[in-house]
Amino acid sequence: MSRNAEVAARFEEMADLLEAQGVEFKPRSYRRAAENVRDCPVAIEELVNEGKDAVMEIDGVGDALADKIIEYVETGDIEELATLREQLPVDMVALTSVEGVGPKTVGALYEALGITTLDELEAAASDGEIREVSGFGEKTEANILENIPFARQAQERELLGDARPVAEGILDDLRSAEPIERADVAGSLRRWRETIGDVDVLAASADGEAAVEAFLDWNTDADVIEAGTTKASVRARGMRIDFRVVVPAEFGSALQYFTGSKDHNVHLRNLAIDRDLKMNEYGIFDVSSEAPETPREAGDDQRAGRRVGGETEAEMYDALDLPVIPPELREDWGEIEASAAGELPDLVAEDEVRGDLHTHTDWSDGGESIETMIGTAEERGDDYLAITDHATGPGMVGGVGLDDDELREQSAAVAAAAEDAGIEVLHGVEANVDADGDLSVGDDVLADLDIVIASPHSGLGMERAAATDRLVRAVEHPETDVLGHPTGRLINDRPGLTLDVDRLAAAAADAGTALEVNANPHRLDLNDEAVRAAVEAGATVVINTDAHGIGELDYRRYGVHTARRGWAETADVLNTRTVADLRSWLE
Ligand code: DGT
Ligand code: CA
Ligand code: CA
Ligand code: ZN
Repeated sequence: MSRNAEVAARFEEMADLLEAQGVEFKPRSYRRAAENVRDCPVAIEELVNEGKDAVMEIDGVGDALADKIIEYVETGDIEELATLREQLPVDMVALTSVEGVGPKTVGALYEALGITTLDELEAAASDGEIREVSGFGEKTEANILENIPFARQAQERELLGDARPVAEGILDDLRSAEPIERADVAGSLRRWRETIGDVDVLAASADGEAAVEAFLDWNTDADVIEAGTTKASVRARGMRIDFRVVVPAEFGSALQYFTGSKDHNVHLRNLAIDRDLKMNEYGIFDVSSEAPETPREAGDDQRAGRRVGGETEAEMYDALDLPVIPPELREDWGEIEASAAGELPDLVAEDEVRGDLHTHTDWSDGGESIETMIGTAEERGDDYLAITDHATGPGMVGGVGLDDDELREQSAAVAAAAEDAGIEVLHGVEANVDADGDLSVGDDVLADLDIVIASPHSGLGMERAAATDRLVRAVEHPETDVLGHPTGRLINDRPGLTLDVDRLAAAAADAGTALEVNANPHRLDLNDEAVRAAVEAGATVVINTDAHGIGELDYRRYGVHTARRGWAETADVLNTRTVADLRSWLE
């Protein structure tokens, strides 16, 4: 977490604690300040260095809040927060992560039952104690019980989109550090799983101790959990980071081993055993009776046998007559059988995506103008861009969405901007799918647009069959080109619709509607498994960022790697096509 995010999280906790105690107004100003501090492009510690006036430049940060920010940066604590925590000693962050449990509920349950943790909440709900509290009923109690597992999991795993940048920062530092020859991420992060338990970083060096030093130098504020001569673990930015150093000759085998997944490795190891080979993090060894023993250090039976490889990952897979299996596929979901049969998919690659087909501007809730979005896409080297602001309808609050007249007006504005653009610009809309599966925009307007995205933004608690019916109807709408973020989930935050993905994918394939892999790291929707189902059903997928500003256009890679985890080939992905092919697909 950056300092900005740390301050924001503390202000949000203060807002919750105040709200739980029934304080009015103040919570709102804390939340507003939290949001602005989080979004502030300048590091908060820099503003503090410049002085209080600089801190107060942030919208919503007045005299009192500026003092608290300075206090936090200088001492690492906010005294008032400590006092509030004493008054209401609950794990506010964990408890409010349960869907349907807000600060007021936490306050009421603490008063009535003394509940302070998720475990206590779960126990009280299973014992039927919550329904007895005034204002709560059996239904609320059942809801709480049902949502606790999701909340518990969310507490334990970080978003890919939060962990990746941290790991890449570490790699940059390590790779330029003298004692380190090679460095890479391993574990779930290298497999691009949507959430990450801990960050695994691996380095090759002849001098383990110096390499560990280099790692510990990366962030001198990190809490060191353990540090030795070949590994170290720290806690920083809200995550655990495991670092290991191996000698260069064993880098490939260690990378293979620590990339996992465990299931993939177990399966590979069994293949190895069938061939009288032994594979582990130290290498791959011929252990047949004919193989001469390689000289080795006493007592080191992990390296017993004739060493066949281990400096590179390719040597490990080579020894099993397999091509290197892309990390995203290493889940034992059939990738080993496929590679043995020479049938690994030709996975879509980051640089094959030619343009974004789902973006927002300041015409709805985006932060930038049409021109800026186009200019940025052009600078990035894309061939095309679709502007698809929100339409009014279910799920759009505060006048965010465009009505039919405004959409027509926007068409003219986009056409004007497109004239000066060096890339192809499409005008579309993100229409809302209502509870019945109908769209919130007039058919005549839809018919005139280049591309129509239909997305669910409300009614996400529907049960599976009805939710699937609803989305099937939306993909079968003659004007729908793309079903946007199909489940509406927010990872670690909101489960979204449960769907019969096979049925939805079959309908999408029949109707010629693309299913979106929304690349926003909070969404990744479709997820990996659903992409696999979509691709198997013959549906087309499209990888979009849903960017609401220029920075979010960088989310593309998370969508690409999620699609790769779902075995999507280049040809399965709509926006790998050329302008001409895209246009003819949309017709
Ligand atoms: P995570 O951190 O929960 O998101 O998932 P991973 O896959 O990063 O798991 P982690 O960090 O516990 O371990 C990293 C890799 O190391 C894992 O994917 C495979 C390998 N590994 C760790 N422990 C074992 C083990 O006991 N057996 C085997 N075969 N592999 C292991
Ligand atoms: Ca890990
Ligand atoms: Ca680990
Ligand atoms: Zn959108």
